[in-house]
Amino acid sequence: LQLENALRRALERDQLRMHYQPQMDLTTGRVHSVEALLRWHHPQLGTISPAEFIPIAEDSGQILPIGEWVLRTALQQLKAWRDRGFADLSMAVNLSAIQFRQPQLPEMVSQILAEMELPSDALELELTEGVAVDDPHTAAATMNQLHARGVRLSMDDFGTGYSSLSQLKRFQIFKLKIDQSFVRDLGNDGNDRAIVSAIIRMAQALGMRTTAEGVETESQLAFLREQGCDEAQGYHFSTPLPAPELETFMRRRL
Ligand code: G
Ligand code: G
Ligand code: MN
Ligand code: NA
Repeated sequence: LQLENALRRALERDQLRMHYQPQMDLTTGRVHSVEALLRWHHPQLGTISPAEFIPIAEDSGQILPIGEWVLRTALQQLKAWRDRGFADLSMAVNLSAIQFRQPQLPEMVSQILAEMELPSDALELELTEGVAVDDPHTAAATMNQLHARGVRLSMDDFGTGYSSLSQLKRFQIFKLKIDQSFVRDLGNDGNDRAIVSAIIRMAQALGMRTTAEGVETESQLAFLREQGCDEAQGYHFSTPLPAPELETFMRRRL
């Protein structure tokens, strides 16, 4: 409860910050998109991970104002980067299942994009497989609305949840993000190699892009390249960074 009250004040006291992690295009070697990752800098407790405070924000309803702040902040940053020469850059934003269930979500997203004078396809919304479990019909309708507005949908942590392959096709997913648990042991686990290879092949057959998460080594990267994975994200390239540092990273790779 203490953390919940502190979180309530975090937004107004300017304790929330965005970090950004690049998603590398393996064909061009350049940054295809950046993922916005939320950080909470508490004056006494230090930096608190979103894994810790997002569940609290969800239970207390604060995820809605926080989520809107995240979208606005990340898209404002994207606009600034596009204006400074990164014209094709996209922004990936994580959505909580609770945000996803808001009927106003598609309209809110379009409104912020218009506010920032950004095209809809500059935004990738990362959903987890869980969003479709409770109410697949409503989920499909929301995804269709977002897709119709031109927003790109990514399936985050793919392979760890419950999505069926038929759902995947129906949901018009732009990108599958292969969960880092399959990437970690690519070097010595033949099952993980088989799984990752099969996900990439399936995504190709369904016309979806693939991003491997948690890429930390050159040999993981070599395997992913060989399998035709489109993008890679992970400490091998960069940790999540504050905007100025990420900009320096991108300038070196223009
Ligand atoms: O960056 P880090 O590895 O600490 O993120 C931990 C978890 O928090 C990840 O599952 C990530 O998707 C989630 N997360 C990070 N930022 C956001 C955000 O802005 N909104 C939501 N809903 N989840 C986020
Ligand atoms: O659930 P989601 O994929 O949004 O979460 C991304 C999380 O993964 C973030 O917390 C981020 O800090 C973390 N992450 C990003 N790259 C790596 C990596 O190479 N290795 C590990 N262990 N974690 C990573
Ligand atoms: Mn994510
Ligand atoms: Na993920």
